[in-house]
Amino acid sequence: MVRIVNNFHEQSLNLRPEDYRRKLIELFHRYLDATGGQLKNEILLVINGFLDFLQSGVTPESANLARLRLYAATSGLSAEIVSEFISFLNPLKKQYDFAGILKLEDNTNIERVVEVIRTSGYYLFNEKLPDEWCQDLINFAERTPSHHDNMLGQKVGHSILHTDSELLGVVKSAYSEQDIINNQTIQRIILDPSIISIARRYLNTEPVLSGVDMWWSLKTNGIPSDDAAQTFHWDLDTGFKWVKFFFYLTDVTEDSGPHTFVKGSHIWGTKPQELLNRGYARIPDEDIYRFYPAEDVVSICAPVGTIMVGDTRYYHKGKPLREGKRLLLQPVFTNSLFSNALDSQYTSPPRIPMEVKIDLPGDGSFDVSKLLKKYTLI
Ligand SMILES: O=C(O)CCC(=O)C(=O)O
Ligand SMILES: [Fe+2]
Repeated sequence: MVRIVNNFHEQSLNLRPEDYRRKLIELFHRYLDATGGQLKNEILLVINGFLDFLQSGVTPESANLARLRLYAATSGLSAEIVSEFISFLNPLKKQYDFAGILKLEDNTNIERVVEVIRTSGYYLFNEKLPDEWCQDLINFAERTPSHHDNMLGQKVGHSILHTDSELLGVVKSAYSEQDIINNQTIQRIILDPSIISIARRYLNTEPVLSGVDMWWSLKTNGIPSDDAAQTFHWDLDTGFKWVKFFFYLTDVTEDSGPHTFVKGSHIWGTKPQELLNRGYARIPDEDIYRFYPAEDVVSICAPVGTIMVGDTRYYHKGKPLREGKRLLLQPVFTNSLFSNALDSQYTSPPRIPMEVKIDLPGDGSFDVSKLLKKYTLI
């Protein structure tokens, strides 16, 4: 059994103090250079907040907000600098084998995938989720109550989703993390060596699962819901760098809510300053098309079972639906549990401690304690 708790200690720091200090000073100077000596307070808030977090597992809210201001001021370079520091604190350890649902087979394949994510922000895998796994997840979705939200993001019910839910104004319906993480098929996906291999190589540190979401998006006549992330935005999730895996559990067409994003816009320095100056705001389509060529805006229309991975620092949205319903499973791997994901109101949702039962599959050949450290074995 595993319990999710507010216990977010990073690995114990077993570096030599002088190495640690040298790296921190280097970090500070790189920040100062990147911001032209401005934003010293923000830099100190982030560095001190990160050190506090390493000690106590708690992120001060001031550091969380400073992280956003620094990100905007450096067009994302700040996240790269801290990520490098995290890789230094917590470098990759032994190699996993790659066997798993993505059938990556060897090092060359994995390097190729990681390189494509680095340059384009995403990778669309040829391999699909096995049919029985898809069916299991659909069965789970059909028998588990989910939380219904309307267009205004208000909670309007918790029940098994019915076919006429659209008529009642439901636009999004999400499963609780506790229910999701208890599902054995989802546990197999999260612990799949090929999935973990991509996350660890892309993040260049041993990854941590920061959460798993699964939700339905319902049709709205094509009108976007902010609550369902249907307007362009970039994510400011837990940590400094993360990857989200997208598992389509329904067929997704142009009209049934494809994940849509701007290729390459995850790379630091590429977001238009005019858009960054708006803070953590949702961006209307016209503004995206004003700054980016239409051919860089990609929509993933693909059948049930499709697997994609994205660095959601890129501008993205779920396209609002005109027909059907979209069911998505989305595990997120991060390089640190520092901070909470921000929503568009600049607030961090509270962490909800909860108990879950997890039946770890596999032969125990890899150590899941870091990956699952958000959860505590009970
Ligand atoms: O629904 C989608 O395709 C995008 C959702 C989103 O914004 C996210 O996963 O961060
Ligand atoms: Fe998002």
